[in-house]
Amino acid sequence: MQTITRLAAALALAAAAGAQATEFRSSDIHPDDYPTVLAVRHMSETLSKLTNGKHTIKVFAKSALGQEKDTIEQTKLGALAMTRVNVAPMNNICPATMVPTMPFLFRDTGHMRRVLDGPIGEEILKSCEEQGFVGLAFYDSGARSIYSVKKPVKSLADVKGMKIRVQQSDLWVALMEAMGANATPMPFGEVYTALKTGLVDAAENNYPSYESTRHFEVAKYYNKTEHSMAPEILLFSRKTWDTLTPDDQKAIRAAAKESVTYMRKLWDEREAKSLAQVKAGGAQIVDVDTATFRAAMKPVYEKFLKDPKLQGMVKRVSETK
Ligand code: BDP
Repeated sequence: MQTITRLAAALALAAAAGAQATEFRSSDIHPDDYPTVLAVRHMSETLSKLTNGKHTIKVFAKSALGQEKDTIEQTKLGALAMTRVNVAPMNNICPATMVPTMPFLFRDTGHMRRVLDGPIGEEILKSCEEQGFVGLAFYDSGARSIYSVKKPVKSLADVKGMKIRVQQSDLWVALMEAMGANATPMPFGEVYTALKTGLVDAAENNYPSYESTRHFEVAKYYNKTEHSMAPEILLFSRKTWDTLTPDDQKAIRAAAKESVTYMRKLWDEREAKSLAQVKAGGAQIVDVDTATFRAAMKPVYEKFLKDPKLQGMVKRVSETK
């Protein structure tokens, strides 16, 4: 916080002398009370303080500006300044984002946070620049588990032949196929109907998304596979970024980093709240023999981590205390 205060004083002076005020537009598919949306709104307040009111961010929640693939495209073009998405739809665009997506990579939340806060996290964020995105920060997304409509999943054998919705990423398709499932990639906004009409038998997500989308009403078995902790990523348009002064860029980076701490507090609270809510709504939380899932993931690592640089990153992740 001290650093923020000092930076605020310096940047405010610069801003007073500087150019036009801007309200950057940022998108999110989640509703207004979701931690990712609240965190970017918080970031806007910090940014405003740091720039003496010169810059703010307007968050368009609930997919108002489109699904994640669309908003990534708009951000690349500079039509949108920012977008908060999961790393999954970035997997094909920016390969290093596959690393934190990898199944059973992180030991727990603490491990994931230490890795993403450290040099590996920074390298991944930076690697998106060539593709037209300034990676500002990662946000938590908890552990993702499979939730199913008709029957519980207790071990790998139960997943065989199940039609499971995944995010739009080749890695995600392969991950589900390695489990023996039929992967069906589709945008988040279509999952409720897909579950309800039987287009898919299952989907997978964390507790807050399972709850906020009301997927728990149609898929009542929440099977604790906890197969990936794929985080959220906050992306700024490189095109817009390059028009900003170094002081403005510094302020945006600082405000984004500061919002991570805020987000994590909200996230921890929301996870607990969502779990209670889905249970009250009739969801059954199923214990899973995760060892059977873990054992099936080797081909995914082999196929997607051919690049020695990415292999090295995974090794460093596992060595991170
Ligand atoms: C949620 C992420 C969101 C993804 C969604 C999904 O927060 O960014 O779009 O999962 O599964 O957990 O598509």
